[in-house]
Amino acid sequence: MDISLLIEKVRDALQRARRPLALTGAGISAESGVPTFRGSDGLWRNHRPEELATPEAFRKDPRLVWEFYQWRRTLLSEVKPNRAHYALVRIEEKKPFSIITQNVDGLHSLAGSTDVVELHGNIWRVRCTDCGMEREDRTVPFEEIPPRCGCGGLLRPGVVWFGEMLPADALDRAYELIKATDLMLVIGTSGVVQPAASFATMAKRRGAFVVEINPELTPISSYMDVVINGKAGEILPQIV
Ligand code: BV8
Ligand code: ZN
Repeated sequence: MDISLLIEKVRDALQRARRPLALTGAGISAESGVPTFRGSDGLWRNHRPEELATPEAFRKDPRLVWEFYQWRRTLLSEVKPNRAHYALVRIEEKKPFSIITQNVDGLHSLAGSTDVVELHGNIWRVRCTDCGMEREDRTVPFEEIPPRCGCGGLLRPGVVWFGEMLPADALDRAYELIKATDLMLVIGTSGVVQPAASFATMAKRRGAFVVEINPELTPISSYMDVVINGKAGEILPQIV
């Protein structure tokens, strides 16, 4: 079916939906100029994120891991939300709408979305590995890395690394939203990272209408009711 008919179908489903929900990944921020994880632009100094976004990497070389995050924070401090983020804000102006995001860039909130579940934390938060103090810190760049807490302990980025549990409150809220939704938009995720990658099939099993928006096919595409192979910044404004 051609894309305009698919968009029409999803627009109608969104109009009828009582409790729409979006699950977003790095792809929704791609048109803001933020490199995705697994795209060709996903490498930093020939390291893959999976090698650096881990507690082991941080224990071994906190300075290298912080150089990676300092590079991302510096890049993110100059980017703006794009038309895809703003399209999602327009949905919540019409009816109750929540976003479960895997992204740590904070762009949904910056665009004006008010109900955002940050599954993997937020790159603008830091946490002390000694006293557990956690706060927002937008310093770019840090004087010295790794940055230290007032107590002298090492600060770490307030994100969830591979092999780490997701914040319990975020996960609980995500499951609650998945149970309640009748329409889930899955936008810009490669459907690789667990547990987020299972959320679309969970919603589908509970009877929700599930839509994927992604230029590429993914391991979850075959479970979807509708797959629109296009860029979020081009497709979402046509749906909303
Ligand atoms: C957990 C924060 C329980 C950090 C991230 C083996 C060993 C160890 C662990 C595992 C293992 N096998 C499985 C696991 C579990 C692991 C996992 O899933 N690994 C994967 C790699 C196989 N998961 C975990 O460890 C999670 N914790 O399971 O806890 C547990 C505890 C202990 C032991 C076992 C289990 C924690 C996962 C969280 C990791 N943290 N981020 C940081 O950002 O620095 S994940 C990281 O990947 C980002 O959050 C990112 O959002 C996320 C997912 O990637 P995507 O968002 O999908 O981005 P990606 O680049 O992959 O894809 C972009 C998509 O966009 C593409 O499809 C592209 O086509 C599309 N696109 C491009 N342009 C556009 C577009 N779409 C629309 N418009 C466009 N313009
Ligand atoms: Zn401390």
